[in-house]
Amino acid sequence: MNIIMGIWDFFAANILTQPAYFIGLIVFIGYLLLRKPVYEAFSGFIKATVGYMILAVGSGGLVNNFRPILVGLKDRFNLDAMVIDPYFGQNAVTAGLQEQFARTFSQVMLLLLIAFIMNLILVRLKKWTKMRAVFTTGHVQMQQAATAFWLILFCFPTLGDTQILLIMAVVLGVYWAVGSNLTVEITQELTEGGGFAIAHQQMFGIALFGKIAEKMRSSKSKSLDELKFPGFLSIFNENMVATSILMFLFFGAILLVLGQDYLVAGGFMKEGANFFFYIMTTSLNFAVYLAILQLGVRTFVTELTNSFQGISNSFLPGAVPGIDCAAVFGFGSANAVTVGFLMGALGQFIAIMTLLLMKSPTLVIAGFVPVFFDNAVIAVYADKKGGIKAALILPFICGLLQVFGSALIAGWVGLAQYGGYLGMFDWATVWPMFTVVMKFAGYIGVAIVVIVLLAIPQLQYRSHPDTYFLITEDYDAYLEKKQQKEAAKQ
Ligand code: ASC
Repeated sequence: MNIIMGIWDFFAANILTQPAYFIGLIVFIGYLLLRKPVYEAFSGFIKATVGYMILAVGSGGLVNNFRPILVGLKDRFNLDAMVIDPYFGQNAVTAGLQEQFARTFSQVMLLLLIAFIMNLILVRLKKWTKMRAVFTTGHVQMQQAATAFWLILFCFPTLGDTQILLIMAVVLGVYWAVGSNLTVEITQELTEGGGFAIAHQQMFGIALFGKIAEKMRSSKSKSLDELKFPGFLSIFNENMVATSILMFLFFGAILLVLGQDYLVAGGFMKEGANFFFYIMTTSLNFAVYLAILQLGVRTFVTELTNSFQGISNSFLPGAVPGIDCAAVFGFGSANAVTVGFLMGALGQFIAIMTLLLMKSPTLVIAGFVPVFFDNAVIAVYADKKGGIKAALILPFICGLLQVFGSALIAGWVGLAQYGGYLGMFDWATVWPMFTVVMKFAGYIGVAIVVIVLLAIPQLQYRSHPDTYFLITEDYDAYLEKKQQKEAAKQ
């Protein structure tokens, strides 16, 4: 048993929680199953792993450069506020667990093992479960496990570690499988059969806003890509230029508010450096990291799409891998990413002002990860499904919900006092609902949450049984069938 756990710990620490290697391994095995020569499988492994690492350099660069600027607002004005951001959320849980509950959570790896096996079984039994996606983003699962541990402990404070682990494994495991399954159709359509789903922190958000965007579509709807500015504004037609100018205005304003003295004292800016050029370099870096991120996506997605056929043909028919949400930045309208971020930020800032004016006991500071990744991703889908109006309005609404939802739940469960909450869309909306149900209905509440979750793929299936599995099994056949259906309607 010890040997098996040892092997598992090794696998979990080095591969399962390191998406680049996990995706690389999937690609390697996939190609072998397709009976490709080992050297080709190896080359696929390298391209997938390096591609994913490039994506991580892009997203890490964005996070590391722009998170301190937003968080700086809290220090500059001495606000006693919590930051909504997955990393701050994880730190808050670690800091508070001992003090509040006299516990530590050391069983994350075991939890991931149970959830991973459960996910595979649920997908293998898709005939009954109707689930099609396997969660592969381990770093996100670890952040979610920390927050879920706190929420479940808040509902069941006297339960022992093993019982809590079991409840977590079931609720989180089903949430991961159902959530990523919810993103299958809309992602296949966005990527034209890219062969992946999203396994991240806004999966219910993608499905919900995707549906709303579809309703907002009219015959006159245009996507952001179709928008062509005339005259001097035409420089905005080019994504890199548009991103740079808009980020210069956005971060320039925040950096001016923070002030040169604060930035020098905080070690952001070198003493004696020119303030204008500091602002310009910082802002242009946004476009740099975004370009890197998109290069990463382009590098690994084709490998993943091709090789996963091997896995789905052999063990998991009709399955797709669920991957990082940033993968969609390589698809749809390029400017949707920037527009979503800015509209989401506007929503978050208005919500934060409202909390201040209402003298809310819990104040919130916008964290970069939710404000950028959630809202940019939602805008990409919203633009594709509903056009410009949807891409403007829906991330704005998402921004409001992220702040209000996080303030309510983190204030209630006592996480706010430790300085952070996860803050991503699902964790500001869906998980607070789960928490209310489990807090007030106890074990029956857990059963309700699980049954409702399990019912979701069933309802999805019932709404279009003829194309439900086809969309992952054979995208071209799916398109043909869809066209036939549309022709028959007219
Ligand atoms: C998260 C998180 C990150 C980013 C990244 C986006 O939730 O923890 O590091 O989003 O996964 O690419």
